[in-house]
Amino acid sequence: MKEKLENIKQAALEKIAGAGTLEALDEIRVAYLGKKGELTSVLKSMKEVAPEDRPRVGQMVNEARALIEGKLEETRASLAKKAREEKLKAEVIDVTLPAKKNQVGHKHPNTIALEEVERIFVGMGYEVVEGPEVEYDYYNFEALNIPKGHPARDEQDTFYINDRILLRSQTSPVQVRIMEQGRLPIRAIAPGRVFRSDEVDATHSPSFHQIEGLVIDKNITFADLKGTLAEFARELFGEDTKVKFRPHHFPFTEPSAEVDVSCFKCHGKGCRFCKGSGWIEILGCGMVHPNVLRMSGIDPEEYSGFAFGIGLERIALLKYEIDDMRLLYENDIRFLKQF
Ligand code: 2NM
Repeated sequence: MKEKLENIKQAALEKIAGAGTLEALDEIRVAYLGKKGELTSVLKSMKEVAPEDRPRVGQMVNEARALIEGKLEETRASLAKKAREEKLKAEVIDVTLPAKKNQVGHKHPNTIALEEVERIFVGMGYEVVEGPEVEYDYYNFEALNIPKGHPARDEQDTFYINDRILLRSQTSPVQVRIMEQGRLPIRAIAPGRVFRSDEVDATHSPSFHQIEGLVIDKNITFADLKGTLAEFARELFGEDTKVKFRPHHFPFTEPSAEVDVSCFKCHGKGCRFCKGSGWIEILGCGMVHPNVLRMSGIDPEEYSGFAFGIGLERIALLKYEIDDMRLLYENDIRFLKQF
């Protein structure tokens, strides 16, 4: 009996040592320790053993069982460790592989130009104010000294919602709303989308953007307007930029002017860019009309001010030398990425 047990033990340990996989190990466990396993069958044949020998044989079986179980567990742990290491090795990440290109967007030239203009005016102490794109006729026209029957009110130019409400054709209604609030002095720019019933071409779109500026205080003169816009032009187009004020007419300012800057390409000599004149028109401006001040509750005897309007697309086209406005609205990433 003792010899038989010893043979079973030795055979089991040899098989365990030779097991290459967890599955093979499990088969060995069933073959020796399972219900119909070899060691179990020794226990079942205990009745053939002499009663006085049974405790000793029982102890030997238990010792053999413990030894086999211990060896099984030890081998299971080392096989599992090996399997895990092989799995990790197979799944190793090659950090030297080129990464997938991540297509991020790009700031629109309008946005770049707007941020530049905002930076310049915020640097001079202006605040940036926004207002509604759908406006009352009153704020878009009436309060800006544009009476009924004025050409700017023509249905051909303005998109009307009904006879009182329209899509703003300029951002000046935002300035009117600021003036109405009655907090003086005022130093503000109002950037935003405006709408006019124009045909699309290289320089026109029914929806474009303006930045209008407004300064109201005691003793504001045309000299303040000139100095401010000259400084703006120098910051936007370069230190040696000259400005020229040409008399003009706007209903909401008196006197009014259009402003040209010396061509930043040819420095005034005349080139394709400035169409040979040496000057490029960039904005309209003037001293706020007394009627406009009065209608918004500001006493023109006490306060005066200036205002100006800049076409954002025009600045973007000039600054980035884009020759067709339609390119700004296609949002083709190959175009946008160039600025
Ligand atoms: C321009 C040209 C001249 C302007 C006037 C006003 C307001 F509200 F103060 F009357 N805001 N913007 C103005 C003046 C706009 O755009 C070419």
